Amino acid sequence: MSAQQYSFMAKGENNLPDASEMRFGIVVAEWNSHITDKLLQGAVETLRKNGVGEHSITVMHVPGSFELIYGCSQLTQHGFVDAVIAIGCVIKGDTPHFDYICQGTTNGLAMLNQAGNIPVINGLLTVNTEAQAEERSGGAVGNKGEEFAATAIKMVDFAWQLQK
Ligand code: RBF
Repeated sequence: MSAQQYSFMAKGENNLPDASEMRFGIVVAEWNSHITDKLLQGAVETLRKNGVGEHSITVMHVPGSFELIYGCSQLTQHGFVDAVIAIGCVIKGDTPHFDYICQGTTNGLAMLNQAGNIPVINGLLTVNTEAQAEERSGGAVGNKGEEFAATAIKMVDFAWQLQK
């Protein structure tokens, strides 16, 4: 199939591609777990709603967002998932550490995507305040975990279309 012929086909619920045969890894940072747990819940619910089997979702935890890089890197190499979602939350503090963690983690996840094994979804919330984190994990701005899951489904579909 040529790139021009590519389109998202077999769209299921929410206009997403059929995800019933897809397998996902989710790596979740324990830092700010009151936020990352809710993001994880939103992601898992969206995967399940779109037909992903209970046993096709592997959830693993790492200590902080910076460790998402190693965690995701490991899952991309094992071959039992079709995409990995990295979930973390970095809240700005009084030191420059925020910038280093955000930049380092984002760069690391970008490099995994460039390596091209399987898609790695950047589910890193980078916020200035606790309130902003709450808003984005089931509050006024919704639950970003749902978007991370929808993106993961679309990217697996993208990869599979090119394999046909
Ligand atoms: N990890 C997070 O996931 N979110 C944070 O907001 C966060 N803030 C941190 C602030 C400081 C000062 C330090 C030292 C670490 C922080 N981490 C945070 C942990 C970081 O992602 C990582 O686990 C550690 O740097 C060990 O590699």
